[in-house]
Amino acid sequence: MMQEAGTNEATERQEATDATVCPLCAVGCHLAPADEDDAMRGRARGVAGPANPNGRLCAKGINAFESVGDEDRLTEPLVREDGELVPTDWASALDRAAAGLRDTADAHGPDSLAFLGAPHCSNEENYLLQKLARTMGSNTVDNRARLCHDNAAAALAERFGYPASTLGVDELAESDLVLVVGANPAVQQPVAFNAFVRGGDADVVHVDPRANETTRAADVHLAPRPGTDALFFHAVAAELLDAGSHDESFVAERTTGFEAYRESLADVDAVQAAAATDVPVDDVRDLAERIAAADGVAIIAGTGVEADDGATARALCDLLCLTGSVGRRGAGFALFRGLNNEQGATDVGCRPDELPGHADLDDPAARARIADVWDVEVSEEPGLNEKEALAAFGESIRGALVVGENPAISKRDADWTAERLDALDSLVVLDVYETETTAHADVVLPAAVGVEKSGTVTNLDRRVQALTAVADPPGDARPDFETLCDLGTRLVGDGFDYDDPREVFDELRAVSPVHADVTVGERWGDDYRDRFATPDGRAAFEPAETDAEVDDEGLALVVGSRAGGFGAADTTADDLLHLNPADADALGLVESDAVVVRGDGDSIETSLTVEDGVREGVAYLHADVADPLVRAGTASVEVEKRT
Ligand SMILES: Nc1nc2c(c(=O)[nH]1)N[C@H]1C(S)=C(S)[C@@H](COP(=O)(O)OP(=O)(O)OC[C@H]3O[C@@H](n4cnc5c(=O)[nH]c(N)nc54)[C@H](O)[C@@H]3O)O[C@H]1N2
Ligand SMILES: Nc1nc2c(c(=O)[nH]1)N[C@H]1C(S)=C(S)[C@@H](COP(=O)(O)OP(=O)(O)OC[C@H]3O[C@@H](n4cnc5c(=O)[nH]c(N)nc54)[C@H](O)[C@@H]3O)O[C@H]1N2
Ligand code: SF4
Ligand SMILES: [Mo]
Repeated sequence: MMQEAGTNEATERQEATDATVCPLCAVGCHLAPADEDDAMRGRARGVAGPANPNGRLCAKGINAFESVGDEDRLTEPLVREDGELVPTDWASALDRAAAGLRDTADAHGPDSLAFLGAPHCSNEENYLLQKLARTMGSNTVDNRARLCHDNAAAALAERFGYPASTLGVDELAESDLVLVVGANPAVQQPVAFNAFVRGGDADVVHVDPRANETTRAADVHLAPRPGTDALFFHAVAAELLDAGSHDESFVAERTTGFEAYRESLADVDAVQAAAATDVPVDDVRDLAERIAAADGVAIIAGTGVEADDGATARALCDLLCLTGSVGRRGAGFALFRGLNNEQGATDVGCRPDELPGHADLDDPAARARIADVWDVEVSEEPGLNEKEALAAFGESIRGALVVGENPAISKRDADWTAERLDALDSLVVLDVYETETTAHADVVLPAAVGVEKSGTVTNLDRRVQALTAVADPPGDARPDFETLCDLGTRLVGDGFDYDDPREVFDELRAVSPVHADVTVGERWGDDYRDRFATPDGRAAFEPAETDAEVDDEGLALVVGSRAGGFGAADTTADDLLHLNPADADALGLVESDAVVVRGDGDSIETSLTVEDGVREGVAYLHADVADPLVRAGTASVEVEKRT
């Protein structure tokens, strides 16, 4: 196998030591069982790889084998008989699963089926899931983890061509200036942050309404008023333009729409923007000066840029274009995704609006490739996304195949979700544990975890890495790959007869141009060195959206510590309401007071902690605690003492 220079050594080490890729987050560190004689109980040891060149792992990764040999694992297929889930053999369970889904499709049409998954699963498993969905006639195939970064991903696709990071994480070590926006990579993607940002020479600027562990590693912390991030970055851009500090040749050669963009910034004045964003004007100018002095800008963005329909993400893309920061090493947009194969799942087509390789459903070339390889004419009608699909359970969606997701994990809305799941005519769930979702299933099929399977995953910087099975699944549990092949064969016949994930990867290459030339160990796509993957090869500026909507009523609700349920281990998080001392004073509240936090149509109860790092006017809550408020669409809250 040909290897790109630089990944060669790491990949060899992986092969030599029987290591695999950590299944617990999107960074993609390499690891192996700590005690090679006892893979079943051993903890993980780090093995040097592209994302963890020092061989380090985080606390979560060290426990990557925790679920191997865990006695709570699902070990046998279960089917519902007289209301109870009872064990059975694989052939009977697969027959039942296929019959349920087929009957639903026959009765209500193929687009009454939803296929949900699978950011914890391999590229090959995800490819099979969307192939099954589309071959049966449904484009409703999606995963909720993708929606964590939907707006930023959409902005990247629109500007540069693909919904993905534009640079490799390792390049952050070469960056001059790293702008971390709405993210806490020091906790959420720790190994990458420590190896390449903390360990690098870059100036680090953290933009977040609450100081967190990442702030401690930063040179500057800026906290624009929630809802004004886009305006803030536009004001910085206006300063750069005024000073003539933009990259004129990049703008001329690689972009379009510059004049309209420049005009849209004509009214943006640092003093006025400083007032609206509540950032001192000197800080706006200081950031512009740091950017002007730096040799390119690298942005790390997390879930905190998602709140405003992508306006912040688009403003950040403008800033990158203005400074000529895409298409060269150490600069660009690093989309710090969450779950291990969240990027790969979307790349191979597990989304309702795209065929494998991020091709539009009506793209004639992509359709021709699919027709050629699958012998199927895929519907051009986009399916429902994960949120829409769940809301339609029992109505337009009557059956679901859920692979490695747990849609029922909400707190307050547990009843609503339970009703939705129960309203389905057929629910088939592939999971490694019994969950709130398997409790509603007609058929539960036991799966192997990441360290028990082979195939590939694609980590947050588009690097496609090989999984090696370094442990055995318990009992009759087996990789989702085998289960999906068997379900596919039962449901659609030909086209699911594979012996090995490598055959699926070869097929993926044939239908997805972004995977066509990639060698395992490399990153897919190019680095936009000469042209962008847009129709005209250029990145389009957009007229700036500078009218920030600020809600002056109450306190702005800000949530963080977002964590997927599987293997979540954010030990820095708590369930308290965090307020700035000034706001606590104004409300007559002190540390540890019992409080009620009221939002639109819902409220939660907790205790208060007073914290300097939270900006004034903000009520900060852990995502789990805030969930009922977030689901009700709350932007601002009232806080009262509970008596
Ligand atoms: N240990 C561990 N690591 C994980 C996970 C896990 O379960 N455990 N889960 C993974 C998953 S699925 C995900 S999605 C990622 C999440 O990774 P991150 O997105 O880094 O997660 P959060 O800690 O939620 O950080 C979001 C930050 O955005 C800020 N924020 C909120 N609103 C705004 C705003 O309007 N503007 C700005 N500028 N900032 C804002 C919040 O204050 C918070 O600091 O983590 C991944 N990493
Ligand atoms: N209240 C609240 N809700 C949240 C969040 C929050 O912080 N608070 N975070 C949000 C975020 S950021 C995300 S990404 C989502 C995550 O939500 P989900 O995507 O549902 O993810 P998890 O709960 O991590 O895992 C889903 C299931 O996958 C199973 N699993 C793990 N590996 C495999 C495998 O290889 N095969 C199979 N078949 N199953 C496997 C696990 O046992 C688990 O039951 O939740 C979102 N929802
Ligand atoms: S940073 Fe992510 S990939 Fe690396 S060890 Fe930790 S959980 Fe695993
Ligand atoms: Mo996530």
